[in-house]
Amino acid sequence: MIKFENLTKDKAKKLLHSHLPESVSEFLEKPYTLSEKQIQYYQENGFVKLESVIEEDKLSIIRQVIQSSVLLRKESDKRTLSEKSKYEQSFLQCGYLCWDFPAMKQIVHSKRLAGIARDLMRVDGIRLWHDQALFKEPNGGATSVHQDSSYWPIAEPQFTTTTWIALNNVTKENGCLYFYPKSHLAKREYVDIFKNPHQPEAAKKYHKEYVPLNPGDATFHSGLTFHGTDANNTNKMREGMTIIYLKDGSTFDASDERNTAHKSCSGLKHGEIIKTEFTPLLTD
Ligand SMILES: O=C(O)CCC(=O)C(=O)O
Repeated sequence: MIKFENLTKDKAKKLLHSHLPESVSEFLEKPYTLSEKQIQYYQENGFVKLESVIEEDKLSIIRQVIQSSVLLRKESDKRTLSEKSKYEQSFLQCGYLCWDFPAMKQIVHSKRLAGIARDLMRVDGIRLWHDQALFKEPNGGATSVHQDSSYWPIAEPQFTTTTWIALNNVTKENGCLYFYPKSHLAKREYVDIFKNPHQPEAAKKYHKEYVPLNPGDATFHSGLTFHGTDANNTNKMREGMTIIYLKDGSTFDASDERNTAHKSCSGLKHGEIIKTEFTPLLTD
């Protein structure tokens, strides 16, 4: 059973259904200024690390709201780690949180975060693809190497990006992300991380770079970049929040049946612009 310090189920419900404090909502709308060097780094390597995307004095409430959503989603799951599938052992995965909880909507729909995605990809407008909290349990397993976009029915994978925000200290020991720099330019290769992962051939010629994060730091990685994590070899939860973005105007690709059931594109036909109730425009 999962537990977080100073968090009861009642408190979690209350937090998730309240507005964030004014100073935090204002902060989430405030632009984060990227240097040309950071944008260039993202373009060349397929990922970038950014410091203090969430500033220290805003993080504790944001972290508690995200913990609350994980608590409510997972409280009825009484299984121990060893009773879970190998995929489930790699993280507690809680998605589409912004549609269930008003406070999560304020975080996930943040213009500050979406603006970073827009500037890194050098596009005009950004839509939400989906959100997921990814909490690696104490002694939780590794996340197999993969490219995110191979699970998404999006015809323009080069214009997708994920932000992975550290809510606590994220290190090599507890399962920080590693990336294969420049592998966004490699061939695409589907890895079945859910049931039968393999080490992708396409990533083999690239070297691995671990990216530890302090609380409030974040990475952004392209949907084409190969990445993974090691296991959580500590007795504390590794807490990460992800938000996935796509370029406004991206289109639905129904050619791979494994991906078409994705909730974000329900009702679309092959080739149509992705513009659904779950993919709002997040930038002005
Ligand atoms: O958090 C993890 O362990 C893996 C995250 C990941 O693969 C992703 O955000 O794309």
